[in-house]
Amino acid sequence: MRFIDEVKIEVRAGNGGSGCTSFRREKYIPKGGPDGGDGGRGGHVKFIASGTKNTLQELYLRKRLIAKNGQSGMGSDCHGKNGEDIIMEVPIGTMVRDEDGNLLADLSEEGAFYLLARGGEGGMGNARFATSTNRAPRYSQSGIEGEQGIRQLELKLMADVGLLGLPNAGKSTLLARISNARPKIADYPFTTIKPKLGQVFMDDGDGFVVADIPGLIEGAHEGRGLGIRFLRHIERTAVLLHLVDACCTDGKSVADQINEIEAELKGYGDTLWNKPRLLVLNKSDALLDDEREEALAVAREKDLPVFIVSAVSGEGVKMLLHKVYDRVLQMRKQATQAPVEGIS
Ligand SMILES: Nc1nc2c(ncn2[C@@H]2O[C@H](COP(=O)(O)OP(=O)(O)OP(=O)(O)O)[C@@H](O)[C@H]2O)c(=O)[nH]1
Ligand SMILES: [Mg+2]
Repeated sequence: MRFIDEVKIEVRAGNGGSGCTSFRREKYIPKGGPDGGDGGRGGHVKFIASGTKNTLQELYLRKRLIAKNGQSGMGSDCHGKNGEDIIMEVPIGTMVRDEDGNLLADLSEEGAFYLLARGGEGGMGNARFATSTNRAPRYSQSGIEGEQGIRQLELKLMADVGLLGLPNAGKSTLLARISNARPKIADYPFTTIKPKLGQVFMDDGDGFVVADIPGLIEGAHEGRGLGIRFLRHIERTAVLLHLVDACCTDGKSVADQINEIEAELKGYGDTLWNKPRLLVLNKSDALLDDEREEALAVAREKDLPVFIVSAVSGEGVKMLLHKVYDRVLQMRKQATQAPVEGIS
């Protein structure tokens, strides 16, 4: 399954069926009253957010969501059938925008619902128009047109914590150690080619979600490597873990590894640059004591909290997780206290 996080689609709800003009015909009753039924409603097009989906691929392939029209009304007071609704499951974190980019909905919770295009109401049949002065109305309404338009969809994964670093820093190894995710791990760059989420369970029975994204390289914001387009998936996190290969396996110093990622974060914009970030020196198992001290000294020159861990042996990981969890809880608390903003 391909990871698709941007799609433009056409949506068209069904038109309402027309009402019917008809008169009762029964034996021995020469002038039956009006009995034309109403037209059915056109089908709606709706989205529902579901944790079982993690890509917009289905929509990418379909491109168009066109719901059925309502049936016309019939004689004998028979109403037309409503057009069938289209209800699409989309990943949690799907954002819907109009053609001009205005945000219409952010489906950030399981089960969140959004009506993209409302089906047109059916027209009323002539039976509805009978009054004491006009017992035989000869008119009925036509149905209303369904809503339609172009919608831009964007997926921004929902995670509490984002992993970030150069290729081979050990992001996926750390994700595999701390969470239920089983990402691919290898000693070549760009092993991870699409974002992956993992759930971390803490002792309190609760926990948090971590997102692993493909490694960044210098010039990523100009499109080098896999570029920075995956950074959007850590935009909604509470805290970033910036992983650094403290062994400098790929020949890059600790300072360079930090500076390169910082330049890309800055290039991406304030949303990520201003986010709380922890520096995590990884691969401590392969370091001699003085190398360890040197790596720590370099990292501490930055005005950020510094941790040293081994994603392979697990050294330091527990402490890191507690610190991260504290941050996540703190941010959640702030979020619930903050004035409610956004779309109802
Ligand atoms: N010695 C040691 N090796 C590690 C550690 N963590 C990761 N590695 C190794 O580093 C290499 C890269 O690990 P990955 O987890 O795939 O790195 P990544 O940051 O996800 O890389 P990309 O997906 O390519 O961006 C693998 O060979 C891992 O076994 C560690 O704590 N100690
Ligand atoms: Mg990886």
